[in-house]
Amino acid sequence: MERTLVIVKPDGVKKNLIGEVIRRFEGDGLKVVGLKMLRLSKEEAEGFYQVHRDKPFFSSLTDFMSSGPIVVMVLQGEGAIERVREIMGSTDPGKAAPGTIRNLYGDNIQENIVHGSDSPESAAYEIPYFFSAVEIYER
Ligand code: 3AN
Repeated sequence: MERTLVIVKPDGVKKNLIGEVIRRFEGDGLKVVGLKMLRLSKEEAEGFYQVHRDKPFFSSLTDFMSSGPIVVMVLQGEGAIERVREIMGSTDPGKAAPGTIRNLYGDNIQENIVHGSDSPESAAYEIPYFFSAVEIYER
């Protein structure tokens, strides 16, 4: 069983898409094993996206990610990382496959509704960034 971290980003929360995002993942058979709403400080957003610190979009991305509340969750299932990425669609909503979350609801490459870990290594950093062991439920 694999676990991955998913975030409904500030634009997804503003657009009332929390339930829609969870529905898409649960509908595919993935299980929510951890869930919370919070607002990141700029520093916390920088820590989360530290792999992108040298990218030109880092400052704008971390401003955006700290601009409002987000919903973070841990999803579990066989091949969860890849399945989540397929359901989300490509980073750029304009290039995301039809019917994917980012294609349907994303505005641009930064404001694209949802985040999902891109590898087991990323998941291993991202899950404990938000969840302690007792906040994840075996089910
Ligand atoms: P993904 O979220 O699809 O794994 P990454 O890891 O390449 O994409 O980028 C992390 C986040 O950074 C994206 N979700 C997006 O919000 C933002 N981002 C990526 N590329 C750009 C870009 N060229 N301009 C602005 N923001 C970007």
